[in-house]
Formats: sequence, structure tokens, C-alpha cells
Amino acid sequence: MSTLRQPTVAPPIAPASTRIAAYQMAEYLEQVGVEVVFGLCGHTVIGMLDALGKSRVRFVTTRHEQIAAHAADGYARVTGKPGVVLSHLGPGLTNAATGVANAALDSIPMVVIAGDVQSYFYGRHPHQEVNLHHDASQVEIYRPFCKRVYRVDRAEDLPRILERAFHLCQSGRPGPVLVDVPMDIFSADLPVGAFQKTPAPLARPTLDPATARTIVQALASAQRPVIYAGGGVLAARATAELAALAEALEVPVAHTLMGKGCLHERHPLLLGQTGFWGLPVSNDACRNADLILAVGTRLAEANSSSWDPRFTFAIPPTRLIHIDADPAEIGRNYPTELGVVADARAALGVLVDAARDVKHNPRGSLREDIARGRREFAAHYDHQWKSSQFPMRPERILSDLRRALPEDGFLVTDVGWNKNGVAQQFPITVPGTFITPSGLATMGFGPAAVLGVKMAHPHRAAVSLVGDGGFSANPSVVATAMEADLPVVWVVMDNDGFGTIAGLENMHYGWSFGCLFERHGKPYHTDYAAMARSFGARGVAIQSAGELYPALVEALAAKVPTVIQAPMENAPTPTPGHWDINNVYRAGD
Ligand SMILES: Cc1ncc(C[n+]2csc(CCOP(=O)(O)OP(=O)(O)O)c2C)c(N)n1
Repeated sequence: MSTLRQPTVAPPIAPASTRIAAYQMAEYLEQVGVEVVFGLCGHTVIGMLDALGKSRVRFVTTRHEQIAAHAADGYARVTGKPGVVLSHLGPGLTNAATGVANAALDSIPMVVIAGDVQSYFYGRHPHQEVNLHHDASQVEIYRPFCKRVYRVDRAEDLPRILERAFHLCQSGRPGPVLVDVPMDIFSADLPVGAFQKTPAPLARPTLDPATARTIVQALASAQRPVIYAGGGVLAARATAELAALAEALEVPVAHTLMGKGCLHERHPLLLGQTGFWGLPVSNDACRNADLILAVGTRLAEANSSSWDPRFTFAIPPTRLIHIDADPAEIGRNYPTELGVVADARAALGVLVDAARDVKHNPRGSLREDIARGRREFAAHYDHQWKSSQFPMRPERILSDLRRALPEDGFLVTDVGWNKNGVAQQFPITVPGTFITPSGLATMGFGPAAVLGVKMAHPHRAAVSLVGDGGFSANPSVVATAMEADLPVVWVVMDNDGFGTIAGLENMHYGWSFGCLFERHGKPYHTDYAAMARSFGARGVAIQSAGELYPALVEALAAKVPTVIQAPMENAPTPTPGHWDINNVYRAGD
């Protein structure tokens, strides 16, 4: 006979003035404007799921937590609101980590709510807890990339912590915040109205008029000034102010990867992206500038040609003024004449006011020089736009996609040819329609982030352009798109391998060992179109170059998600700049 004692004490009946925390929490999410939570279930979060299911907040269930985090990231990028993720503990949280870190490195506001083991099992190492070196330490996994990690030890703290999470993820330099909730705390009673405090509206840090006059004077009197725009300009929705400043002082604009779209692609002052995959005209203008005003950028390695002064920036002698939301970004890689901690939109707005009626140095043939530089570079690839070669030229895929995609449609890239080629060669005319993973450059981002983008803007087209490596990293996105009824389009640039790295290895070592998809020494090909159809989605296998454009038009009009698989030559993206890794590789015997 069992000697185990059965519990005999009935749970205490809560007084009428209390309500279970999870239900109040779901209502709080509604109150702070959360429309959708992306996540994946587990025994630690079903209390919260029940509450979400009974709320107005939509829950999108993914098949992998990384997808949930990328989708929330995509949603946040196009709405400017925090993305919200719900994750189970242990393996759920570690699965989500890549997506959350990707959001962190691109300064995307996000709140991650994680279930955890029961608080009263502290130190007993319960099921699925991460605790090898410290009790109850799963939150530590998120420490290096979250702005703050909270473990909720007492139910009474939950409302305050949640308010802090929504405040912190959006304030200063945005980024993810983790709220780790032991599952018994979802079920705890809290006084009705416990979740009342909402994040304070924030006036963004701006620029004082005297400093603005100094900066404007410096730009006006410079011989060869450049404005260098980063993702901070787009995140702050400051593109109109940027254009106004550039036009007022006749200053050309170069940009980072995340800054693409900061000016209309046909704006006569637009130089283009800098760095390894940049445009020569942009690298040259920056390298020869006497003054650069950098706004909302961390002057990162890829866009700065690994900071080698021979390629993109030569600072000094170029003088640098740097405006950024994060003081830690100022002065890291270059001597900086003046650093300003401010929101890009606020600061550019004050600069535009200060620039009114200010006379600037003559700029000579600046606009003609830019046009010629851009034309000359395009001549390297524009003859491929109509190439009927099959497997297709990547440039043809880009040009067909540009023709088919409405100007306000979203293009969400992954990493590989898609990201590097689009940043360099794909015209973007509506700010915020180019979405890409920059800081962490996570393969698998694009196919998942497009889900959040489409969720936020169901009436606008949303295409994920992705390599076959990136697409097959997390192909269950198709199932999620079907379930959530998100008619997105994935265009898979299929070269049977991790093409970019295969090319890099081949260039330095003469083969592509470990980078190609092969079986028994022969190319291993996957029929992603058939896979899509098995999910109930549309799947189109392109058989000749001419089939792509009509397939794109049809897919964009379709009411169900579509995978278009376009076989592609593994041709490298031009690299006018420099990347230090190429100095490192050494082949031996
Ligand atoms: C998660 C992750 N693993 C590895 C890499 C390194 N990486 C950068 S590009 C690339 C190849 C991507 O292959 P594919 O998606 O097929 O695109 P392609 O390069 O062929 O255009 C890899 C593996 C990465 N960025 N992210």
C-alpha cells in the first residue's frame, strides 16, 4: 500500500476583491496596446495561454520559439511598438534566445514573458529548469543581450515588473527585456486593479539650439560634408527630417545596412550603402569627406570596411560629429569631435530649424557626381536584370521582384546574397519597407520575421527573400503562416548550399567543404515548393527565368501563403569595400 499522503487541505478561497494574476496580466497587455503575442506552449505557460485565449490579444503559435521571437521582432520593426513573446522555460527559452539576441543587436523593443518552474521548488532542481551551476538560473542565459532580466519572485511584484519591462524595452536605446514568471505566480491571486500603472509617455532627448547652430555651421562651411544615416533614423521615423536637412545644406547622404530606405532611392543626394557590400561612390564620398555627421549608427564593422581607413572612413583627418540615442556608441571606433545623445528625429528636427536660411559652401557638381557614380556601379550588374540564364542570375530575381512588389510592400531579407544584394542593388522608395537582420545577422530571421510584418500590415504585400540555407533552417514558418492566415510570399534563392560561405571558402581555400548540400558527393536538392504544398500552402517551382515574374504577381494576389523556389547561380555579390576576415584565412597542406 502506498505511504504517500494525499493533500487534504483544500486551497484557500480567494476573497472577491482578488483575481488570478494571468487574467489581469492579459488585460494589462491589452491596456498597453499589445495586439499579438507570438509564442509556443509548455506546461509552465498554459495558465497564461488560457488568459490570452479569453482576451482580445491574439496569440500566434509557432513551431519553434526562434520563429516566435523573429516574428515579434518583425512586428516591432514595422509598428514601432514592442514585440511580445511567450515562451516555456528551459528548451523554449533557449530556442528563443537566438531570435531575442537578434532583436537586441538591432535595438528592437521586445518583451519576453517566460514561464518558469514553481517558485516554491527553488533549489530542488525541478523538471526542465536550467540549474547546473546555480539554482533557478535560467534567466542568466538572457543576461548578455537583454536590457534587463527579471525573475518574479513574489506575485505582488508582477505588475510593477511588467510595467518596467514595457518602459525599459522602449526607452533610451530600445531592446528586449525578459520577464521570467514561475508558473504558480501566473495562478496567484492579486488584488483587482493591481495592474494599473502604465509606462509614462516619454519626451525624447533632443538637441539644444546652440549645439544645433554649431553643427549646422560646421556642415554649411565644410567643403565635402556627408550625412551618414543608420537604423536609428528609420527607427525614430526621422526620414522626412533627414531629407529636409540634406536638402537645406545640400549634403549627400550615405547610409548603413539598417539605414537603407532613409532617403527615396532616386533622391539626387543619396549616395547609398557604405562598407564591404557598399557602393564605391558612397565609400569614396565618406573617405574623402572633411566632415561627417553620423546619426543613429554604431559605425559597425561591415559598413565601415573593418575600420580600415583605405576604404570607407578615414577619421581623422575627416571630422566626425555623432548623434545617437546610446552614449556608449559615441567615440568607440573613431575620434569624435562632438557627440550628442539624442533621439534622431528630435535632433534632426532641431537641425532643420537651425539650417533655415543658412548659406552653405558651393557644392559644385555634387548631384551629377552622385548620379554618375551610381550609374557606373549599376553598369556592373544592370545587364543581368533581363538575363534569361537558368539557374537564374540573382540580379534577375531582384529586378523581377522589384517590378512585382508594390512600392509600399515589405521586403524582408535573411542573410546571404539576399541581404547583401538587396542592400546594394534593390531600390527602396518607401522608408521602413526594407527589413533585415544586421547586428547578429541571423540566418533564419527573414522567413519568420515576415510573419510579424504581415500580421502588423495585413493589407500590404510582404515578401521574404531568402537563400535555401536560411529557408530550410526553420521551414515550419509555412505551417504558422497557414494557421495564422498570413498570405506572405517566400522567394527562395536556391543554390543547394550556404552559398555566401561556400563562395568565401572557395575563394580562399579552393573548395567549399562543409558548405554545400550534398548526398553521396552529389548535390542534394530539396523540393521546397512541394514541401509548401504539403502544408496546404502554394508552392511554385520555377523552371525558367521567364516564369518568375508572373509567379510573383500571382503569389502577391493569392489569399494563401506561397513559397516560390527559384534555382539560382551562386554568383558572389560585388564587394567594393573591405572585410578584415579576408586577411585572416591561411590555407595549409
Ligand atoms: C544562424 C547562423 N548560422 C550561420 C551563419 C553564417 N552564414 C552567413 S551567410 C550563410 C549562408 C546562407 O546561405 P543561404 O541562406 O542559402 O543564402 P546564400 O548565401 O546561398 O545566398 C551562413 C551560413 C549565420 N549568419 N547565421
